[in-house]
Amino acid sequence: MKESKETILISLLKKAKEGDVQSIARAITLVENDTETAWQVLQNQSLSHTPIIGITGPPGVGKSTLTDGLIGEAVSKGLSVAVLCVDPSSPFHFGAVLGDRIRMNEWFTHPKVFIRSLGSRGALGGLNPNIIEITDLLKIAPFQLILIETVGVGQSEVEIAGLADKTIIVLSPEGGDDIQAMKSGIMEIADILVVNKADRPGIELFVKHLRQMMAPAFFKNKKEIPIFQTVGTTRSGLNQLFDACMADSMESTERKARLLAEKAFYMIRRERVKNISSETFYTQIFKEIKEGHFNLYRFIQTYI
Ligand SMILES: Nc1nc2c(ncn2[C@@H]2O[C@H](COP(=O)(O)OP(=O)(O)O)[C@@H](O)[C@H]2O)c(=O)[nH]1
Ligand SMILES: [Mg+2]
Repeated sequence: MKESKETILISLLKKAKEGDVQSIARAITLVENDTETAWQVLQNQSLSHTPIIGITGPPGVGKSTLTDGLIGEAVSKGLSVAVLCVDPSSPFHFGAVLGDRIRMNEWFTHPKVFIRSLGSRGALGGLNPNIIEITDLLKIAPFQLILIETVGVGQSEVEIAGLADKTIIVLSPEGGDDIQAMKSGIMEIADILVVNKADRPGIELFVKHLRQMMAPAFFKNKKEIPIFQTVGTTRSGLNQLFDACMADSMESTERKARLLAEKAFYMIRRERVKNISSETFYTQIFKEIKEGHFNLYRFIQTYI
């Protein structure tokens, strides 16, 4: 049983390597539900160095619009792009961005574009629990750019930072209150800051405020975090943003090891807790208390 699933995945990946999009899609579906097979097969695969760009930020700031624009930039330069979208409310799920069905349908059938939306399954931070493995599948296929859009609520910003080579945090002048709340997250994970909706009133003040707020910790790895202003709907500023995404990030071995350590920790933790939850504990503990023999230390022994 197990063996045949591995064989299936191996042969899907072989076709994926040659660019067969349907095989990529099927491989993702398989891996979404089967960590064990993924781990077995990925042990023997070599992964490309396709740049992964994470795009995150609060709902409604224009992440999908910018993602759409970045796809356009890539395609116009002849690059092939894979897009993962982990936002249950994203218009990508309806096969259209912003009601512009024609353009989005074009992406869905475009030979150089692969778009996949993933359910979040309520995992920590809203990312799909197997997103690391799924992203690595995309690295086996011959894409030249991988974009991952996630809605930035709480933890997911931190997680996507470990997943992407560069993380773009998108803000808009309409969400003035968000930036205070996101401040520490922004400084920790942003490689690039985008203030979208630059056509909206208050843009100058917002950017000024953002610069001031970031000032004391404006440097990440001794590098200034650039701020781009964009208008997603007209694609203004997209060209420069795309170039910044594709620029070599000169990743140090130190940072690489740090990120891989985070991934390893996440994956192992996920495996260890996969069949348990505080809810299952609760049920068991409630029963034992009623029976009058509960002891916390005996209880945890059965799980370690
Ligand atoms: N005025 C203005 N509206 C924009 C801009 N970019 C996106 N929008 C609109 O903002 C809304 C949310 O965009 P969307 O890309 O779905 O945001 P997401 O939730 O962050 O993915 C849509 O109605 C877009 O048309 C922009 O630069 N200016
Ligand atoms: Mg979206």
